[in-house]
Formats: sequence, C-alpha cells, structure tokens
Amino acid sequence: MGAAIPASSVVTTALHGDVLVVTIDNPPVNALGAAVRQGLLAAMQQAQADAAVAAVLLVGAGKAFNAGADIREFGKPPVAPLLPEVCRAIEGSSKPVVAVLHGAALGGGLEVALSAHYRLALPAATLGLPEVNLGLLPGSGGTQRAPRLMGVQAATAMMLSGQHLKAQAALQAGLVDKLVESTVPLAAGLGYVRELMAAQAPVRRTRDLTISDPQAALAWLEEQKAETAKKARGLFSPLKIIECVRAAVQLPFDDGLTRERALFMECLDSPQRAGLIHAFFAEREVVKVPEAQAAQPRPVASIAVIGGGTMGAGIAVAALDAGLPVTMIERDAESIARGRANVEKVYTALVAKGRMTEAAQSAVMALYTGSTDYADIAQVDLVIEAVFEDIEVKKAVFRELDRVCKPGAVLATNTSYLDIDAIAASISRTQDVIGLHFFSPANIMKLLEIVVPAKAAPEVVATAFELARKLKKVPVRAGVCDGFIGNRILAVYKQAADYLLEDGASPYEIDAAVRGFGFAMGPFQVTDLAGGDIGWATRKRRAATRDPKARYVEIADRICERGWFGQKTGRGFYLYPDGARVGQPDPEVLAIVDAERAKKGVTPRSFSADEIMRRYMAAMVNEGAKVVAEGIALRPLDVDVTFVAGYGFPRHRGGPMKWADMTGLPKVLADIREFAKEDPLFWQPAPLLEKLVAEGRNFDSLNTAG
Ligand code: T1G
Repeated sequence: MGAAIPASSVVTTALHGDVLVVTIDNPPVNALGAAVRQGLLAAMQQAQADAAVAAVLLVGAGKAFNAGADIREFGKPPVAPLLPEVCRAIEGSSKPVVAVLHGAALGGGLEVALSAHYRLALPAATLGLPEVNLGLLPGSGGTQRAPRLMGVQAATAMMLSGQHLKAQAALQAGLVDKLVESTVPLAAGLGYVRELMAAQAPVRRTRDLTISDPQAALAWLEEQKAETAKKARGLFSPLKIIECVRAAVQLPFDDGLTRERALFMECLDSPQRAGLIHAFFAEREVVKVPEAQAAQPRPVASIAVIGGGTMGAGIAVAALDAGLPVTMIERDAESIARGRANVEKVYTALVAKGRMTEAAQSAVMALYTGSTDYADIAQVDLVIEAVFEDIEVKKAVFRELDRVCKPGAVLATNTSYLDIDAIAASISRTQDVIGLHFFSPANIMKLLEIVVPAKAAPEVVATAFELARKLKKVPVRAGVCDGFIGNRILAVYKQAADYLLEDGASPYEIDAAVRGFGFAMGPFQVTDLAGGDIGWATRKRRAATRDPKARYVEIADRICERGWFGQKTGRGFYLYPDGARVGQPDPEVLAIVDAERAKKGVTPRSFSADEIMRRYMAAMVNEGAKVVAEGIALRPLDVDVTFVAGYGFPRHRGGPMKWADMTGLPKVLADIREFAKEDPLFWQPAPLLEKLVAEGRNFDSLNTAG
C-alpha cells in the first residue's frame, strides 16, 4: 500500500461491530472530487490494516449514492489518486466490500460500486454510465466490469444511450445482487453485510468474471459499430465505447483497463467534451436569475390556456403532462370543441402507438376542462394566452383576464414577437404580466423563453421559472425586443444565409454545410418545415421599418408568391413529391435564384462549406454578443442554452458563444471585419466582441460575472 493518506472530511469511517462503514458526504451529489478519492483510498487502507475490520460497507450521504466524477475537474490538471486507483483498491480488498445504492449511482459512482464485491439497491436507486452525454466514456473500469456483470449487449446499450436503470431493472440486469424495500441505506446495508458474512460469502471480484460467447459478442459489436457510426452524427465517444467493450471481450482484464484509459483520455481531450460539459452546466446555471433568487414563486396548482389552436393545445398538453389541471378558453362552442380535439389527439396518438394506456388517457383528460366563459378561470393561479398574433386581439384578452382573474394570478402571453411591455401596460395589474414563449410543438420542445417586461414583479418571474421546472422545460430569461433571444438572432443568421444564396451558394449547398456542422437541418429545410409563409409575414411586417440601405434578398419572396410554402404545400425550396418528408432539390428554385442574381447584377461565385459556416456562425455570434450587451440575454450561456434547447444547435459544440470561445474570438472578429468590406452595414462588429478581444477575454468570462 502507498503512504497513508489522511482521511478527508467528505469521507468518514465508522466501525459498526466488525463492519467499517465508509460514508461519502460531499453535497450535493457526492461527486468524486479529489478529496473524496483521497478519503476513499485512505478508508480502504484503514480497512486492510485494521484487524477489527471484517468487511466494508460503502454508503452515500444525502440523496445520491454518487453522481460520478466531479465534472468541474475536467480540463484541469489531474490530482492523485485517480479514480481507477481507488477502484483497484476497493476491488483488491482482501475483505468483502459492499456498496448500498439508495439514490443516483452514475458514472464513476457506479464504477465505484462495480468495484465492490456485492451491491445492494434500495427502491429509489438509479444506476447508469451516462458519460457519453458529456463526450466521455466510463473511464474507471465501467466498460470492463459492466459487460462482465450484465452481458455485452445490455452494457453497451446502457453506455451508448446514457440511460439510467431503476433498481428493479438493475437487479434483473445483474448490476446489483439484491433489492430491499428500505429508505435507510445504512441499516439496510449493514443487514446485507451481516447476511453475507453469516453465509461466509467470499471476496468476489467482477474482474474475475468472464464474458460468455466472445465470438458472438465480437460479431454483435461489429454490427453496433456500423450502426453507431450512422447514428452518432459526428459524436466522438460512442465509437470509443464500442472499442472499449471489444477490449473487454478480447483482452485480459488489466489490458482492457489500459485500453479503456487510453480511449478515455482521447475523449477527454476532444472539443466535444468541452462543449457537452459546458451545455451540462449551462442548463443548470440558466435558471439562476436575479428574480428567482430574490423572490419566492407564487403557488401554481391550476392554469388556464386561452386559445385552442396548435400552440394553445400544445401548451395545455405540456401542463396536463405535468399533472396540472387546465381550463381552456375559446370564443365559442365550435372553437372549444376543436381545442379539445387538438389536445385529445396527442393522447390518442400515444395510445395508438402503445405508449399510453386508455386509462391513462382518461385520467389525464379528466384534468382538462373546455369552456367559453371566462368566469370559469376566475380562480386559476396562472393564465397563458395563445391567441392570434395581433396586439389588439391580445390586449382584448388581457382586458378580460384583468376583469375576471383573482388577485395575484400570473398573466402570461405566448407571443413570439409582440411588445409585452405594451400588453402589460394595457391592464391594471401590469406587474403580473410575463411572456412565456413556447416553441412548437409546445408539449415536445424543451426551450421556454421567459420574457420579462420592465414592470414584472420578481415573484412573477420566479413563478414562471417554477412553472418551467414543473413542465420539465429548459427556461431562459429574455428581455423584451423583437424576437427576444432566439428569433432575433435567427433573423440575422438567416439573412447571412440569404446573402450567401444570392452571392452564389445554392440553398442545397448551404443546408448541407449547416448539417455538416452538426445541425439536424439547414435553414432552407427549416423554412420548408415551419412554412415559408411565416417568415414571409414577418418580412412584410418589418418592411415598413426596414433600413432602405440594408441589403434585401427577395428570393424567398419569389418562392412564397408562388404559394410554395414548403412541406405543407408540397414544395418550397425543395420538392416534396407525394408528401415526402425529405425534400428534393428543385430546378425551378435554382432558376428563380439565377433570375434574382441577374436582376441584382450579382455574378455568382462558389462557396466552400467552411466559408458558408464561417459566415453563418459569425452572424449568429455577432448578434448573440449584441443580445448579451443589451441585457436581452443575461449571459452568453443563456444564448447557448437557447440555441441548443430550441434551435437544433449541435449540443457537442456547447452553443454559439461556446463555439466562438473554442474557435477563438479574435478569429471570429477577424472574419466579421473581412466580411464587412463587402457589406459594412450588415457586418458591424458587436462592441462587446471587440471589447473582449481587446482585453484578451472570452464569452465564458461573462458567464460567471456576478
Ligand atoms: N460533478 C459535479 N457537479 C455535479 C455533478 C457531477 N458529476 N452532477 C451534478 N452536479 C451538480 C449540478 O451541477 C448541480 O449544481 C447540482 O449538482 C445538482 O444537480 C470517471 C468520467 C445526479 C441525476 O454524468 O445527471 O463519472 O446547480 O441540478 O436534477 O467514468 O446531476 O446546484 O450548483 O442535475 O437532482 C458522470 C451528472 C460524470 C451525472 C441529479 N456522471 N449529474 O440531478 O440535480 S463523468 C454524470 C446528473 C464520470 C467516470 C466519468 C444529475 C443527477 P448546482 P442537478 P438533479
């Protein structure tokens, strides 16, 4: 054994009879930071040296057993002992080691448990090796021990999906030996240790297990490799996981560990790890907004939705799915019948797919009430209007809400661009008005922009964030401007795409470049999916206030003038023969593009995918910097979360601002300055970007600013 390592405060030991109980107490989730690793190693040394110790019980304090490595340590110099050394000490113990899992046992936390000789689960335990979600792989023996315990296929599936297994499933999978109905991990764990000792259960090391039918396992892994390469869409670590499991099948255990470590280090060094870990923490930081930290949310036990169209029904379903009773208001019997049908059809489809029982459908619909009488919502805690996008129509609805709703009811609008300050000012309870901008389909899309008008009370903002948590949405605080955060930035990089289109790139080349960057779809595919008429209406709405000096590309208007709105009309930028979901290039569109170029006197030139993305991303980042500087977004990470959660931005790049940091702000600024030579009006560098570059800082330096 190495030099004795002092026990740490986050790991304590206590002798219960002849059982050494080792407790990890490192709130909030017992992450395996350096102090925990040191404490565990010291405890194992103590157990080996102390003749009074016959067995060891590992237990976690608080809600989790252990949520794995301390993710905040990645990217920093490693501190000994590394986790594999701790796991080796646990598994190498000459005395039986038992882990009792009462909560999350994830990543390195599960690897510690797999190094133990026996595992007991309590009903609330969840087990998983979700490192793939962070661009990593289980780097402390998980890829070698899990296949030995649960088989190659189940272990590989669990690691590639990052899924968490509940206790019963973990027992059936062979990850745990016993499941007891208890909520007291220490007592349950001691009981199990004593049961094992009475049975003279031996030290049983997972490393000594063999993998059955190695040839079949290798053949299956080969198939998985091909399938994963297709599905991974450029993600790095899934294929490395398969390589690790192959090593578990082919190599002696210690050689397998060595192979795993090498592949883990490759993942650790990949930019995808940096992007995915940024996304992980950003989604947790984004809810830390001043109002939610300064005020308590008002209770929300029931809500009303005004409007039963696509958005209203989607919002109603999102609330019903969260167990909230919903009263939907429409203007007449026919409309409310349609509204109910729009809600019901979501559940009918789930029942048809076998993903919901009819009983569950009835239960959830019992929470739904349709009405045409505002008096029926007098007592709800929160109202969300999702009526026609016209300021006067919305003001009329808010006047009714002001008249009918109980004092303190939160009054929200789902508008995607109208002036919420103006709506709030139109009623007496201005402080109770907030924007809840859902994204269609509202019951599926995770992003929820919480748009805060100037006079909103802090507890109203806090209530909106609490509602987002209940609805399992990813909330982002946004200030009031045209398009808030997401649509405002979208409008700008869409313009950059239109300029590329008119200057020589085809819509299909632009979409291909954007998909190659990691988006699921390019901008012209998105237009066809959402409906070209929506953007057309926005352009017409903005025409009166558009800067006459600003370059305006009319190609999309020409296409809309023909009624080519995209998938819903069978053609847009693409052709969708026989209702096909995947579009085909349309020669007539290319002819329109050529005609528009000629009309503008543009001599088309070719653009590489790299240059397409440099322009696309420079426009996105530059507007993002303006949105942050104006306080429309609190921090750059709020822009990142908006685009990862709501606009298909590839999660492994962390978001547009994280991408810019990893690319280097000086390079992004240099690109903008180069493009400005062609169009100084459009490519005006954001002052914040120039400031950060001048100071040698990056966007991330603003994320932690107070
Ligand atoms: N490291 C550091 N901080 C963590 C953490 C972790 N592993 N997990 C959670 N936190 C923080 C989180 O940022 C938040 O902080 C607080 O804990 C509560 O988290 C070697 C290399 C466990 C299911 O991927 O999935 O092990 O905002 O808001 O909703 O092979 O946290 O309060 O300041 O999410 O109840 C693998 C990641 C790591 C698990 C709890 N482990 N965590 O969910 O709370 S890599 C994971 C989660 C690894 C080894 C490899 C969830 C949770 P703050 P929360 P929750």
